[in-house]
Amino acid sequence: MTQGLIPGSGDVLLVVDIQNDFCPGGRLAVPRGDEVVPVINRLAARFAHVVLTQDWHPPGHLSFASSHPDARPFETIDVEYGAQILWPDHCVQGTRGAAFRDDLDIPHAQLVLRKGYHPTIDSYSAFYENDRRTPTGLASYLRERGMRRVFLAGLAFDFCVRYSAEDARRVGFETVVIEDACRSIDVDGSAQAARARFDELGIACLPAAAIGDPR
Ligand code: VGL
Ligand code: ZN
Repeated sequence: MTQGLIPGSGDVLLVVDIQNDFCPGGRLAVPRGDEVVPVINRLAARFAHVVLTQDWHPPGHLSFASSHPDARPFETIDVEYGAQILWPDHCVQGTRGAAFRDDLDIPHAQLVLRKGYHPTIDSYSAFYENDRRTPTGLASYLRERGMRRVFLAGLAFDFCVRYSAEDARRVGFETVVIEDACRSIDVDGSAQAARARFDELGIACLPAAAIGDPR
């Protein structure tokens, strides 16, 4: 029997976007997104350091199809910083859809990082907005607190988890994605593309069962 990986003092769990709008019944529902909540609750109990991200858009956000005449959700358009997929309106600041799921139970989470609040820049990654230049401050926060390894779980595997993991690796953290604690939107092969990038970049994918309990 292997004990697997035991989270230590330099390890942080980044819990990505466990919000009503990304779960069944929400405005941008990730298929079976709700299933990850109990998995993440159990996983988070094994980490001393947990950060939650919250997608947090103003009304009329650039990433909303409704903000562009004649555009439809899931279409890609060109914006100043490159290609942008358009989404149904979701996670509008202060709405029930933007709130965390009621069954998310991580009272010891230390930081809630909101992202996507600039009206004209989307932000999939918890580290950099989609222009790839505007930092959220998370890298410095984690470094200053002595974190060396970032574990990721949440929604969606192929968007916010993917880009957060890529950036975590890029800015120098060891990076591990807990794949059975994630679900995908899967637009045009995006889940497969995420897996291929993780392989290329040396981002590990492990099941939640591989993370041991420190106690
Ligand atoms: C997300 C699309 C738009 C995500 C957020 O959390 O993966 N995806 N906004
Ligand atoms: Zn969003």
